[in-house]
Order: sequence, then structure tokens, then C-alpha cells
Amino acid sequence: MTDARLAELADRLPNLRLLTDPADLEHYGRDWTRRWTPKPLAVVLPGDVAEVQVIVRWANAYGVALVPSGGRTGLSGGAVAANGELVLSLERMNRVLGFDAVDRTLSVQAGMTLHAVHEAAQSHGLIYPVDFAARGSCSIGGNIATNAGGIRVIRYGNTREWIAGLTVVAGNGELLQLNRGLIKNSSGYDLRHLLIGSEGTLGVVVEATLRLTDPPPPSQVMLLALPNMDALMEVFGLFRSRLNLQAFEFFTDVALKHVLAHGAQRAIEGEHPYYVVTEFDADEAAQDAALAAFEQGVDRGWISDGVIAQSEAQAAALWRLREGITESLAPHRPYKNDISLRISALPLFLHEIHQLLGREYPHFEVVWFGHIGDGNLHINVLRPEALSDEDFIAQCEHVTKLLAATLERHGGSISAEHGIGLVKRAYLRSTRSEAEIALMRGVRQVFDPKGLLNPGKLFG
Ligand code: 2HG
Ligand code: ZN
Repeated sequence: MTDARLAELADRLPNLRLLTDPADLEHYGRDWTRRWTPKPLAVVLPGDVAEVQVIVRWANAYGVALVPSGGRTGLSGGAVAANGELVLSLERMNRVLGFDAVDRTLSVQAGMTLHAVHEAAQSHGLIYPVDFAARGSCSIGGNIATNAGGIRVIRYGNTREWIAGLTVVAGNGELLQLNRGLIKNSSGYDLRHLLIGSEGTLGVVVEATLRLTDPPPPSQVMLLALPNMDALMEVFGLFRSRLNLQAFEFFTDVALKHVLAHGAQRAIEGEHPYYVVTEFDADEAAQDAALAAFEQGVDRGWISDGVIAQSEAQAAALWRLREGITESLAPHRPYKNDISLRISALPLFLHEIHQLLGREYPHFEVVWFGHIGDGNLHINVLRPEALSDEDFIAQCEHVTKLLAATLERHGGSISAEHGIGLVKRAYLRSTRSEAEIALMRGVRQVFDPKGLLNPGKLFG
């Protein structure tokens, strides 16, 4: 080993997996953004908490920056290592630590995938309800680091709601047990909630105690075609007032075009500018209510067409139309926006932003989709083939400035669920005041005095 510091770390931890092969550096140094060239110093894959502590203390001794790393499915560059950092991958720490039937909690290591967490919960007849398309690859630690949301937030809330306790290695290597699974705990600052959404800048989440809940009643999935954007909010109001919604997601005809080209199956014929996939509790009364809501939507001109899944396979096919969008757009190297507003602010905002994007992006294909029931829009701008990445991003950044200013006026957020990472750090000020940012920096300083945890992320 040429690097004496790494050699010393390897000496101290004989069982540590340490990778320096160029292919590994590339693999572990990037996330789904694909915008930065990975350039980590090395990759370590500790096998337990004690090893993580030794690594963090070693990093402090040598002033080496660390990038905590989960499934690297992030879309904001939060797990990118492009500046000689040591990637600290939690991949090997992927076990269930315990289930408590009385507390209804599942304790897990941070490297477990979300899918494995779902399966573990299910094996006890319960669910961990946070869910989204990257479930097979993303890690629960990464979910916690970004307070991940997804497709069930409308019913169950974000990751934050489901974290009963966290075990964290702070920036100085100290081990913290935060909240210890308690439901009620009025004993001062709740540091657990500071860690959730901190994007690896305050500590390394090594273990989590997750709250589980009962599975939902049987549900039904419906796909609706809508004639315009105003109808979207009207139909949402209508369905929410009549049904117990589990999900209410939207996408445009442009998104549909891509997802169909990627192998999904068309479920509604004809041209329609907007679509909704909704899932709701479906006892007999609810089925009647759904039909009544659908008919009322049609009568008012808000719904042009619709199908209701008749089988689990058809429900999965309808969901694929929504969940397959990100993957279908990936070859176009999209510039991603992940914004949120109060639902009440959405109608006015949608009109303003529609005009803004129409004016500023006349030559780019713009794909709208997202969790409209949570006030969360994903606006993906596709790179025309003739344009270099650099020019494309520069043009998009110009529009993001305008978008951020509009969001600020409407009291929205520049990141709803993907995090700030590297991608959105220049726009943090549109969502957080100077005073808030100063406090956030102060908190970071306390947890990680040398600023070695994920430097450059979140604040820039
Ligand atoms: C989703 O909702 C994910 O599908 C990804 O948050 C969104 O690709 C995106 O912009
Ligand atoms: Zn999303």
C-alpha cells in the first residue's frame, strides 16, 4: 500500500475491507447523479460499529475527509466522493439486530436495503411503510440521511416519522444513542431529529430502531387521465375528501411517452396531458365512493378517462407507469428538480412555473411528475443530444435560479426529499434564512469540529 495513512488504518483493523482498485473507486465514488468524476482516496467497508469509530478517529488524526455511503441511489450528489475523500460504505453492515413485538420496532444496521427492511417487517406481520422505486438498492441509512419520502407520504409521512432511535458515530468518533426507542421523551433537544436529513454532515448513522405498523387494508389502484393542470388539484381534493388515500401521484404525457418506450404498457388510449395513479383503501363502501368520485370528476370535466386495476398484476402495471419514469429518463442525463410547496400554494405556483419553464426552456423536453398529494414535484429537464453536459447544466442552473426565487416567494423548498447534496447547495438560501443557515453551520461545528464528514455537501 503506497499511502502510509491507509497502511496504518489497515494495521489497526486487520478485518477491515479496504479497496483501492480503480474500478472500486469509481463504483463507490459516485451516486445516480453521474455529474462528477469519482476520485476517492480509497473505500472502506467496516463490519461493525467499533470499526466505524476507529475509522472516524483515524480520519480525525490525519485530517482525512469521509463520505458516508449507503446504496448511492441519491440524486443530489450527497454520496459523491470526487476530492480524495475516504468512502465509508455501510454496505457490509446490513443485518437485522432485533425485533420487539411489544414495542413494534425493528432494529437494523444502516446498510440494509429498504427492500430488506420491508421483508423483515413483513416476516413479523407488520410493515415499515416508507416506500419508493429505489427500494431494492437504497439503504435505510441513506434514507435517514435525506429524510426520504416517496410514494406513501400522503398516508404515512416521511422517514422521520418512523425512526424511534438512532445509533450514530459523531464526527469525533464518539458513539451516540439517540432516543433509544422511546415514544415519549421530553428531555431536551431531540438530537435524533437533527441527524435525520443531515446528509452525513453530523455523524455516521450506524444503526436505527424503526417503528413498524399494521399492514393497510386491501387497496385498489386507479389510473386517471386528466385534461389540464387545474383538474389535477380539483381531482386530488375530490378523491381525498371521499377516499382513504394511500398514494396520489401524477405524471404528464411526456413522462408517459418515455416510460412506454422503456417497456411499460399503455393502460388508457388516446392523448391526455396529465395522468394520476392513485391507491386507496377498498372495502365495499370505498369502491362505491371511488366510482361516485370518478363520475363526479367526469361530470365536472376534470377527468377524461380512467381504469381501475382488476388484479394485482394490473395494479403493478399501473404503478410501473409512475415508478418507471426515473429509469426511463436516465439515458437522457436529466437535470433534476425536486421541489415542494404547501398544497394550498400549489395551484398558483403551478401556473407561474408552467409559464416560466415554457418561456425559459423552449427547446428542452421538460418532464413533470411526482407526489402531487404531498406538494412535491419532480421536474426533469432532458439534455438534447447535441448539447454538452457543461452547457446544458449551465443553462439549467440559470433557470433554477428563477425557479428558486419563485419558490421563495411562495414559501416552498428547493429540495423536498432528495436532499441538497452538491446539486442544490447554491440554492439553500431560497429555502433557509441566513440565520437558520448560521445555526446549521454552528450545529455542524459541534458535531464535527474538524469538518471531516461529507465536506462540501449541503452548505458548499
Ligand atoms: C420519484 O419520485 C423519485 O420517482 C425520483 O423521487 C424522482 O427522478 C426523479 O426526479
Ligand atoms: Zn420522488
